[in-house]
Amino acid sequence: MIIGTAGHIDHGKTSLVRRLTGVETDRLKEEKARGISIALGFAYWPQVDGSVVGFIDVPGHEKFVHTMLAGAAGIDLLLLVVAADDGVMPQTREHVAIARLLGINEAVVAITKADLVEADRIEAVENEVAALLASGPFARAPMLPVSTLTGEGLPALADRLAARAREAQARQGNGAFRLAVDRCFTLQGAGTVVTGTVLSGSVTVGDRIVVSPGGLPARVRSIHAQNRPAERGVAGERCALNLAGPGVTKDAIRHGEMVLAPALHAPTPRIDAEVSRLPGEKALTMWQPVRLHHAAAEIGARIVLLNEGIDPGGDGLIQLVLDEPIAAATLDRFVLRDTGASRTIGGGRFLDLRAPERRRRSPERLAQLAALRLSDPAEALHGLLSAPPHHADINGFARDRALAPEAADNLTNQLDLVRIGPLAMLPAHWQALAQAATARLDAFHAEHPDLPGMGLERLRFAVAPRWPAPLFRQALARLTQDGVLVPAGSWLRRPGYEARLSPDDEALWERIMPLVADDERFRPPRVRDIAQMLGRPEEEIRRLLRLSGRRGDVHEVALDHFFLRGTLAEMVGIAAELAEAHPAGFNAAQFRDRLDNGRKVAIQILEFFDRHGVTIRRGDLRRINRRRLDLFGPLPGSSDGGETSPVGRPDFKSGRGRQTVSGGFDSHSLPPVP
Ligand SMILES: Nc1nc2c(ncn2[C@@H]2O[C@H](COP(=O)(O)OP(=O)(O)OP(=O)(O)O)[C@@H](O)[C@H]2O)c(=O)[nH]1
Ligand SMILES: [Mg+2]
Repeated sequence: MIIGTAGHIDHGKTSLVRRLTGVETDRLKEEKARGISIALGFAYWPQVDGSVVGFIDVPGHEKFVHTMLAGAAGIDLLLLVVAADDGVMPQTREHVAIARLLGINEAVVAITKADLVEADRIEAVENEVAALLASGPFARAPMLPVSTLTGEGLPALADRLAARAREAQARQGNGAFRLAVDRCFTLQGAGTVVTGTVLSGSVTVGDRIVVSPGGLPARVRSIHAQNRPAERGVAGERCALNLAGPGVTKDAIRHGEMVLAPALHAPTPRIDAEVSRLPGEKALTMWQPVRLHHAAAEIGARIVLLNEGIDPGGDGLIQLVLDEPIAAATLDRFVLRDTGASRTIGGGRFLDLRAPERRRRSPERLAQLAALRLSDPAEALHGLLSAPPHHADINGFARDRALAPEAADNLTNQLDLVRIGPLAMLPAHWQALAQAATARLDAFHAEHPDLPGMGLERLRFAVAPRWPAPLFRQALARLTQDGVLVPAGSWLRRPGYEARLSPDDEALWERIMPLVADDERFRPPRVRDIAQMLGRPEEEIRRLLRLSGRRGDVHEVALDHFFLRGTLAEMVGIAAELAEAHPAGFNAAQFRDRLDNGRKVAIQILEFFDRHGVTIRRGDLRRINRRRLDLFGPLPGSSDGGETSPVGRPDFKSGRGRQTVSGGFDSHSLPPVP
């Protein structure tokens, strides 16, 4: 349990902590000289049951509110200190406002310097404080008059705080480990030490951690928890971690950074948040510069308003665009101050650490943010997946909430999610996608009975245009597994479907085949020649060859000039042989000599290969791209591959070389058609 002081300058915070714990927290020379606190003070108070209560003593000076903020970020209980002679003062108000914004929900009020005033003055101050706390989480806070000079009221206050510490439930220790660094120093004989409050999870000696956002990896060599040597530190404790590792020095770690379980390290420069504005503060404006305080960090940021203006004291949605990325978690609290660091403007909770730069105010986005507000992870994820686009990166979701490593799997079971790669979907939406895909395929088969199936990209555009292609392929793999569709070469089809040429086309194809195969395969006749040879209209020959092209049987290498697919594979093999024999590159004449088909046709074939990335041309010479050797099927004589070969097809433009694809020869990526 950690108790944090708050209150106006000189009201007796440090004196009170000293009397309760015996620890003098004003240690700096300057603090002693000026009689004020400047840095955070830490003191520990052992209890009879063996537990230890931690105190964070904050400065009250208006210039050090940022220090107060860093200290207040991890506390469980606010010890509000109000001097009986002064009463409620500006930083009394500001500290209370900040504590509310930080989500602290419990307070005890000490009316200090009771020795300086009469009883009726104490009553008046108590009324003032009651009015200040009236609405909000501290409305029922007990108030105790004390004097550090005479000792009056101190036992009662100590009893009250100790009782609270006993009741305090251990904070959630089941998330992933996060500690907000408020100090970093070198300890003689130990090395680099960071201190801070454990915000979630736990850390054990020997653990690997990452200091974020910097990204410095380190190992935990030893731990002090609540000022005592420990094997383990857990949420709600102040810990000192002795860190070891290459490059781990006090200068490599900045105050305000986070020590994280390595999986959590994912700094973000853009965060969507809900915010409330303090009463009396001016309206937030578009692109207004502010100081963002989060845990022990302070950073410059700009505000993007996500809804129409935010009433004073009211809530709203904003996007924070940060000067630099920070390490944060969804639902973390933050406070905004003005750039002059003289006023606290408001504060709130982070909702989405992966905020989009565009369409950030769309109804879809607002629905997502409404879901992300929910504190129960399962409810939030369910809400998120119920909003378009109905899928989300579940590992990112769990990471950004600093959930334990097994959380993604637990949520999957709990919500019966369908996982496609990193994405999760609710079962109903997965069913809808599967149904849309099958319906589209059925329709395609009905429209094109002579085509073997539909290309992957075409199907994706029809049913899930917002899915990235690699993920859609994973979804198709799942649908294949479920027996809903079948990848057939480069196509997708429904199980049981078989493409048929019409009997007339079948007969015509039987007559065309011999003309373009065998001895003539490297110099097949063009459409017009075939038409003459067979005595049929050119259009009919062209239509059937294009149809065969869509079936993947032939390719249109040049206008009206079709080659069998197997012939193309054979010619790729010849080009590869030439490339092997001529390491500096082969020329068109050498290729023509092997095919014996004339310079013009040889060049057209090579240019076709260039377009498909099979060959790489420089000047008159060409090299072969070995990654695309089997673009048109296995090379003759090679044993692997065949119909099931995971072959990248000409339309497959991932640019990542060959990958297993379950379809994709789409009309829009056919060789150029005039
Ligand atoms: N008479 C009297 N004086 C007190 C009492 N508590 C504190 N003081 C005096 O008030 C002055 C300020 O006390 P601090 O404890 O330093 O006050 P603080 O709130 O920590 O001040 P900052 O940290 O600078 O905001 C000191 O001179 C104390 O001796 C008290 O109960 N009675
Ligand atoms: Mg002080």
